[in-house]
Amino acid sequence: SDIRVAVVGAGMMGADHISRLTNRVAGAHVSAIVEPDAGRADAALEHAPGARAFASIEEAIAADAVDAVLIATPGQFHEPVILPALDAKLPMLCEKPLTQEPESSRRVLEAEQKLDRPHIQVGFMRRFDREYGQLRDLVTSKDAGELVMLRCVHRNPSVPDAYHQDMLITDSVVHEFDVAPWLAGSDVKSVEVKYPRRNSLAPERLKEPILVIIELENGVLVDVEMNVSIQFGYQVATEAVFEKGTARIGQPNGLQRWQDERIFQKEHASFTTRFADAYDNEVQRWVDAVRRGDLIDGPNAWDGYKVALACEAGVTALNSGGIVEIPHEERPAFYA
Ligand code: ISE
Repeated sequence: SDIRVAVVGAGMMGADHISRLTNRVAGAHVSAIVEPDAGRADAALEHAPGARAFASIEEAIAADAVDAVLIATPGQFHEPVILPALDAKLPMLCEKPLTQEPESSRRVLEAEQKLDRPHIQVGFMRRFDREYGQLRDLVTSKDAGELVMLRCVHRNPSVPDAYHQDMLITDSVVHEFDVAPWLAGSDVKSVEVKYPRRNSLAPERLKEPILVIIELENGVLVDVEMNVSIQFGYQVATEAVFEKGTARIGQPNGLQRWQDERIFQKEHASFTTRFADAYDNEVQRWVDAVRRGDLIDGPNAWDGYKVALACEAGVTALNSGGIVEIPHEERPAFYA
């Protein structure tokens, strides 16, 4: 039967996941919405027939209304939801990041390892994007030889008022810290940040764009142009350089139109549309895994911890310059 999902946080991502679970994902429905803002909670309830609102995850669990949890609050509020959900042995899909610091991620790892197996999937949705999957298959097949470099662009038209300088790393490059190691099959070894000329259209509090150079343990170099005031639209694209060729993903697609001596093609405005299929696929596969009893089918809390380490190094590199190294850590068998 359908699993009953508690969605924690009904902001932009929470609302997006609520409509996904209600309208597009099979085998699950939203039974509980945990959201402190009453206006947001009411708006969300309209899109989740039969769901009830709760003030905390503890209350939703106590009401016996939950089989699984989808956490969509901002990152600093993840740990206080994850720990009680682990206590109740509930599987969960936690939006990125797992937590914002390696220390809190370590607390989560410790609590999770008291259970029989991983219960936490981290919401790095790019792994569920079709083209990212094809690129990973190309890397593992070695059809084009070994992977040598990944050249990434990550562009947002603008960012909300609450977005501050460190979030270039912790909220945005966080995705490359997950997906580049996943594509290349190797952990992050070091991070460096360079500042080009500042975009005068960026909000005054931000100094960007930035160029992030990530070295992986296997020698693959990753460069990321991180740009959050590019105005024209939302764009995430990668060129992979192999020994015998190159490959590109994330190119504009769809209808091309010629008129009035111009060529038009639609570009995305937001990650909610750019990655809509990836999110659908991610949540469907998570629900299927929960129903099968596998509990997760995607990046786990160890992956989330490694990303937290990379973000910590990235923030140091952002603010102090230089190449910041991350010591190697073996993946525990629990997270194999
Ligand atoms: C946002 O939080 C995301 O996760 C998006 O994928 C990313 O492109 C954006 O820069 C972040 O602010």
